[in-house]
Amino acid sequence: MAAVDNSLLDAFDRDGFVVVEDFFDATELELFGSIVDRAVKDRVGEDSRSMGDKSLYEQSFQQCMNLWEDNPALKELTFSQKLGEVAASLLGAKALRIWHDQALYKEPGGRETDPHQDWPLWPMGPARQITAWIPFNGSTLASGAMGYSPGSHRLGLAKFSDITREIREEPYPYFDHSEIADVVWVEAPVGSVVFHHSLTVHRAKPNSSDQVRRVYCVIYFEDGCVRSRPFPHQSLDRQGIQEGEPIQGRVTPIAWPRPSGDVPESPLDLGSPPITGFRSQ
Ligand SMILES: O=C(O)CCC(=O)C(=O)O
Repeated sequence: MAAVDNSLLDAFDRDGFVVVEDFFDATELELFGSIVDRAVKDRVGEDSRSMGDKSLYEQSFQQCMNLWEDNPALKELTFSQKLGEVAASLLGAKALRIWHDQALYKEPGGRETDPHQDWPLWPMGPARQITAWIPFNGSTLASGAMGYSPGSHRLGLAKFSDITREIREEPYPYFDHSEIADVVWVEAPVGSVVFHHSLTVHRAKPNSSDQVRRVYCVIYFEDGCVRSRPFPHQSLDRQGIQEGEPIQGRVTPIAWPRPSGDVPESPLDLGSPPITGFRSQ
């Protein structure tokens, strides 16, 4: 399973994030980027609200989840064996399932992404998840680069920072600097993928450029994780998975390893459609 060299494995283990450069070539970025552009337009293109009319969370990015389900051409990316193999190597997992994919398009003028850990937002355990963050144009400090607190995934913190402000009503707890390392801002070169652990504290800069920061994410979890908490999540509730039950099924199929060219059937016929993202009322 040695898809990545030891220095990257060591860096991920130590820091909880790593940049893998030269992962996608220009043809792949053009192809997948144009598919995601169209998919985002289909989902939210008619949302004509001004930035000020959106919730604070929506001001951070246009979020469109589970895009592989209604965009068959995206399965090649979401279930890319090259991507899944690197994610599995970094996490040290024998098999990965998909939690969900998503576009995170930070528009010009989009606000920062607030600091958070992913795992507390996801009702599953143990904390064995990894995100592949794919910026189709790379990322810069001006366009909304990600920032990570190195080593925060090893501190045993699990702060429920409801950046969506939908799951709980009280203000989410900001991380205090005495408990985590200072943020390291990462400008990702074109063609790179940034991987982070679900316990790594991360955030992103506002987009002060005049271009959309076009990012696509694939979020994986280790096969064998179970539903560990009762609060709602579409990846579980659509499949009727109860607390304590293993997370399996057509919404969360095995992402890696799969036989070459084999991609899962879309679960859209399950009746409950995927949600596009979080929208405040
Ligand atoms: O892209 C962003 O602004 C935030 C991404 C993020 O929080 C994540 O991928 O977990």
